[in-house]
Amino acid sequence: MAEKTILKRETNLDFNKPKMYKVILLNDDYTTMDFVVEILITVFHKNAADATKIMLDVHQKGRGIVGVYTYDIARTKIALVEKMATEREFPLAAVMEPE
Ligand code: NFA
Repeated sequence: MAEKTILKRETNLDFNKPKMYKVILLNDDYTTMDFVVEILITVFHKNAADATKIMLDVHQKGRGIVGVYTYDIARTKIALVEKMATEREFPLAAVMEPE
């Protein structure tokens, strides 16, 4: 609608709203529950109780959203998960999807 486009431009709505991306943690059979909780606390800044809940949810459902971030921050967190998991020889992985 033309009116909406004008309103959007005049109020700068797009400028104020960057695209956001969900970071999704994937379950696997090998990564320890303790390591997943550690990742959720250190990389995604969850408290111990929330980290445990999210870990169990991913374990049961196969995947779960762990946060919503701008593109660069989502990519950085996914890369950090991969680096920390590789160092410990765990297959833990995270992916991102547009919100
Ligand atoms: N499924 C893993 C286990 O049973 C735990 C896990 C949870 C792994 C969440 C990855 C993500 N040890």
